[in-house]
Amino acid sequence: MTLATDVDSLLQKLGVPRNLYTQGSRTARSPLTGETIASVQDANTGSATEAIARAQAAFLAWRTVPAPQRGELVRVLGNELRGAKAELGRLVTIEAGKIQSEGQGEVQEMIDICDFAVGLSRQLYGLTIASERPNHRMMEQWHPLGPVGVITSFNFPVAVWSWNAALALVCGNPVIWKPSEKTPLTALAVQALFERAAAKIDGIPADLSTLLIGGRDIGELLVDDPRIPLVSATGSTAMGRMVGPRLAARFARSILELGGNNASIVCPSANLDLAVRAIAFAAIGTAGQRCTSLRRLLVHHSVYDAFVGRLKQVYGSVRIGNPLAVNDVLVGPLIDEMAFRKMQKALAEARTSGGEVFGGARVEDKQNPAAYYVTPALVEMPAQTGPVLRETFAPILYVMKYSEFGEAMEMHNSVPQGLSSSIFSTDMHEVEEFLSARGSDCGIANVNIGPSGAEIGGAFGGEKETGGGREAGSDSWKAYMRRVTSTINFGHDLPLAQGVKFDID
Ligand code: UN1
Repeated sequence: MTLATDVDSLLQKLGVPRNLYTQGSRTARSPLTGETIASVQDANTGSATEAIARAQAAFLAWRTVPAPQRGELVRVLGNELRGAKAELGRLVTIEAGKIQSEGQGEVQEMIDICDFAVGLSRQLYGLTIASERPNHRMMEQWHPLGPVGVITSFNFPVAVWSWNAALALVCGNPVIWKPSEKTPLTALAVQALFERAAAKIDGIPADLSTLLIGGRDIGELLVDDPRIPLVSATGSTAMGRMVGPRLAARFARSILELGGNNASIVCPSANLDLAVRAIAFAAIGTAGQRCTSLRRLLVHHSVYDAFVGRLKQVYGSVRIGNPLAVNDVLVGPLIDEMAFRKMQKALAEARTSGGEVFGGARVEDKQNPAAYYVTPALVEMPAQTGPVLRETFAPILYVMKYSEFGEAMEMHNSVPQGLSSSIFSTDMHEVEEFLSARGSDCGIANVNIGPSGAEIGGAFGGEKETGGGREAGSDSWKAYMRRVTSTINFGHDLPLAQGVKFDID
């Protein structure tokens, strides 16, 4: 069976009409082999503008549906995803190149956020607040905001949509989704599953979820349209630099999930067996193409040689290849040739800066010259310079030595990005220092696990050039609603706050 036939049968099972993936001018390809697997139709400016109007109409209906009833839609969506996990997970593997357990795991992450959002639909709590005035009461309510624009990246082609969509929907907002140009098929599949869920419940307004496949112009349209009060955008810092100011210029909200440059610190007291496994998953897993992937490793000099030696063994023996063709593969392909070129450029720069590179070469697949497999690269760096300061979306781990804990902390925070981080230590002073106000400056700071693979229950996102947005769990839902503060006078007098007197006769 060719990959295109495999894709066709998956999309059929997932309920995607065939004309949506056979008749367009945009080709979809699989990084597993580099071959074309389908062709899809782009939205144009006209059709996208009309779609936004329909989403606006859906908002007017959806915002008054009781939140627990909105949660019911998300519950059914979660069940659709449960039923389709095998197929959708396989499609993620084919379109994004993830190994099979990670493809399935991505769908599990969608199911998890749906469950979370269903519970949340009965917990959109506002406070009641003590008033300083007699016979007065203060309270706040959280109301729906409006259609939410969601721009996602290839590396989590469906989970990031679900973090946004599940919350937005229970909060009373439709979603309009522009997926990565590299992963339109998984987006079509998710849209079909959403429509299947919506059709199972009476009275769901049309157009609660809209998919707009297209290029940058479609993203810009979402960013600039005054009917969209919030855009959640995941991608590079360069993309965020365009999107953020444009949203701010029209006073729209943004949730920006941009580049990471995540580090782990390995301390002398660390459990090194555990640390090797954690670091291998974080740095090599997903072929280094998570925004949470481990990119910098700071190792205490007393354990450096032994630890880096063990890591090199792992790097030299890890199984690389097409996860649908070879058993026990841990590293799939890079997304495309451009990713490979950027990786090689970063490695060349690292060498120029005095780095010693272990691994990082292309693993040719003779039958599939347009597929880009690489061995993961471990680079021993004399200092934190050059390419170490930026995010390269590839399996490159820069390893550096430290002597004093303070020095490690200083290096840790001396990059422009601030997404995720971790420490391997059993010394509570170091651990608590790392988690303290003068410790890690990232949105995520872990202990004795790597920086990647977060659960949905926590708020996800980071600081500095990572953009400051928070998605998924905790109280991230508040970004999708507007807060109304009300003061209610149930007396017959009109005392003013702050002791102000304003007596008229
Ligand atoms: C991303 O790479 O854009 O924490 C998201 C993780 C995943 C999400 C990553 N749960 O690695």
